[in-house]
Amino acid sequence: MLTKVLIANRGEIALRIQRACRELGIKTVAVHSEADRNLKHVLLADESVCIGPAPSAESYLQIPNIISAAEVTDAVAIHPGYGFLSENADFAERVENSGFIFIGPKPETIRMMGDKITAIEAMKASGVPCVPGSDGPLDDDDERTLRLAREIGYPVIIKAAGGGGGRGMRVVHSEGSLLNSIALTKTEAKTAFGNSTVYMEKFLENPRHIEFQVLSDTHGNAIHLGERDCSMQRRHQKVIEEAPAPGISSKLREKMGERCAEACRRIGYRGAGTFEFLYENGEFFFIEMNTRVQVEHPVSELVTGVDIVKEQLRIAAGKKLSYKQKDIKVRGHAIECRINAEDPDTFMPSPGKILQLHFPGGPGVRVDTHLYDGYTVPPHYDSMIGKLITHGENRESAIARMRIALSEMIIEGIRTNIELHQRILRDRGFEEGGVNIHYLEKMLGL
Ligand code: MV4
Repeated sequence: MLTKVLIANRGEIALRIQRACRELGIKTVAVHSEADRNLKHVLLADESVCIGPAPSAESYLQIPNIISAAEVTDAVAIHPGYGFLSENADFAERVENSGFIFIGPKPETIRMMGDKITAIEAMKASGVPCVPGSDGPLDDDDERTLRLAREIGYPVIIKAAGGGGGRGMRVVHSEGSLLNSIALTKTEAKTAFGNSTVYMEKFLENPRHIEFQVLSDTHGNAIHLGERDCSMQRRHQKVIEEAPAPGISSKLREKMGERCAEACRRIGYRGAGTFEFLYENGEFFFIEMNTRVQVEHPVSELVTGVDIVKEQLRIAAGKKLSYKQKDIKVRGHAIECRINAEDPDTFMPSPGKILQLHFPGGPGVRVDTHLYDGYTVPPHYDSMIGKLITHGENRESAIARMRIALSEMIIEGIRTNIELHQRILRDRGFEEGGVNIHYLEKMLGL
C-alpha cells in the first residue's frame, strides 16, 4: 500500500480522504492556507504544511507549493479531491514528473476529458450514446453550419470545447440568430478558456441529469456502481442527489453501466470517474466525463457498500479492484442534501463562527462534514460545509430518514440552506421522484 498521501484539498473531502487513508494504514499530510489552520483534518493530520495565503489562487491552486510540500514530507502520492486542481492535467503531469503518484487518471486522460469534443469522440467510439450534434468543432463554413443545425433541428445548443459544468454555452432557437450566437460563444470561450473552439448539439429542453459512477484499475478491470440522479439543482449547483435514479430499471442501469465500464477499459481509464448524461424520454445522452471523485459519491457508496475513496487509493497503489461487477448490487435508496453556509433568501455565502452544532444520527444516517463547535467558516472558499446523507430500504424510507435528520440538525451562528432542504423534502414533485433539471428553479420562482 501507499505509505504517505498528501491531501491537496480542504474541508469535508479532505477529511473524507484522511479517514480512508487511516483505514488503509496510510499516513497523511494536510496542506492548508493561512485561513485554514484550524480545519479538522489539519488538526488531525500526521503532518501539515501551510502552502500560502487564504485566496485559493495563492494556496490550493499553487502547484509548486503543493509539490514542495510533498517533497519535504516524503509523501508518495497526492490526492486532489474535487474542485481546485483535481481536473488539471498539467498538475497531474507535474505531480508524476516530480516522482509522485497522482491519485486519479493519467494526465492525457484528464486532458482528453477536459476537451469536451475529444471526450465525446472517445465515448462515441466506445459505444456510449451521445447527443445528436456536430461530431466535432464548428468551422468557418457558415453554409455548412446552417445546414447542420437544420438537420439536427432547432433548438440547438452551442458549447465551448473547453467549457463544462454549465460554463460557455448558448441555446439557439432559430436560424436567424445561429451565426451571431456562435460568434458570441467563441469570443467568450476564447476569454474564459483560452480556446475558441465550439461544437453544436441538439438542445434537450426538459432532461434529467443522471450520472454513472465507474472504477477502473490498472489491470484492465472496470466496473460501474450504478447511477445517481442530480437533477435537483440551481444555477448548475447541485442541491440534492440520490441513488438510484427514480424510474430507471435495473436492465437499463446494467446496459448503460456496462457501456461506461467498457469505455473505461477501451481508453485505459484509471481510478474513479463519472459519466454525465442527460436523460429524456427514456433515452440517455452522454454530455461530459468527470475524472475526479465527486461531492455526491456517498449516495453510491451507501447503495453499493463500496468505499470509493479507498478504491481510489488501492488503484493508485497498483492493486486490482476489490470487486467484480457481479459483486455489485444496488440495495435500497440513498439521498444526499448538500449543506451550504448561505443566506436562505439571497443564496449569498454566510461565513462565520459556529456557535452551536448538533448532528443527527440513527440508522441509515451519515454526516460528511468538517464542522465542529467553535469552528469559523472562512469567507474565501465554496459555501458547502457538509453533506447529510440517508439510506433506507426504499426511496420512501430514505426520504423519511432525511426529514427526521434535517429536523434534528442544529447549526447556529451562520445561516444555512437547511430550511430549503426541508421545503424540498416536503414537495410533492420531489416526493413523486424523477423531476427534471429545471424543477428547483421553477419551484423557487427563478
Ligand atoms: C445540455 C442541456 C440540454 N441539451 N446539452 C449544463 C451543464 C453542462 N454539464 C451541460 N449542461 C447542459 N447541457 C444539451 N444538448 C442542458 C444543460 C443544462 C444542465 C445540465 C445538467 C444539469 C443542469 C443543467 C442546467 C441547465 C442546463
